[in-house]
Amino acid sequence: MSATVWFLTSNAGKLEEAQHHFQQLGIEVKGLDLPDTVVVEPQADDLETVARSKIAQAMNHLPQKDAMVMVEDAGLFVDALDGFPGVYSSHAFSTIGNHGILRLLSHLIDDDPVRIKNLRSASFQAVAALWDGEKVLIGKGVCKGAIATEIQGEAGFGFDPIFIPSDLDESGEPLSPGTLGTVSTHGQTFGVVGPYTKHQFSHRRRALEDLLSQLPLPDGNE
Ligand code: ITT
Repeated sequence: MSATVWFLTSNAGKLEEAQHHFQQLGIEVKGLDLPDTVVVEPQADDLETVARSKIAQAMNHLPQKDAMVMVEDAGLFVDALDGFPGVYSSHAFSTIGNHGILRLLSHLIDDDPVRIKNLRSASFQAVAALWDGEKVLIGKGVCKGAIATEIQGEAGFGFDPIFIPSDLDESGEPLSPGTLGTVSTHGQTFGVVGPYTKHQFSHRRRALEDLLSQLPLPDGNE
């Protein structure tokens, strides 16, 4: 099996996180940035439909004949906004941005630290699709948390500066708001704690792990 995965993405932050994750497994991830006119993102209600459409299109543009190609679609789903921006995250980020999401939630405030996290609960979700040369594999990951009341930090990308992940228990499962876990950002956003801490919580890592659990490992990693 080839140990290179071509990641079709226009987002440098996503590429970096995927490279970091696969590197630990001896798999090289290279960016594949095809023009929007070559691979078109469909309008769909769910991330998996988008990811399946993009991988089907990407398979017609393999950089090498036996290449493995991956796409990954992610979004921020805010419970109080019925899941918005969700599949529209890219557009929402480039139009209303983090300030716009904060404005939409500005009425949801409370002095109680647990109640406010429940009011502003949200999740990052990711669906990764990989063509392994024979078939399409799908991996999914979720990261639960809440939207901060203000922008915090400059690390990461996209909605990272407004997203506070829920603490995790010792097996990596998210805990309910207000419960202190063994892994915690102590109420800080991904924009403050940075990519290495984000990795422990990340929807992207979980989606990639789900994918990798379906792949035979390259030589030396059995
Ligand atoms: P692709 O070319 O890979 O599609 P994209 O930037 O459009 O790149 P997505 O559709 O997967 O990526 O994600 C939509 C937006 O959601 C993205 O532009 C970010 O603003 C945001 N987003 C996705 N994953 C994120 C993460 O881990 N942290 C913060 N924001 C994220």
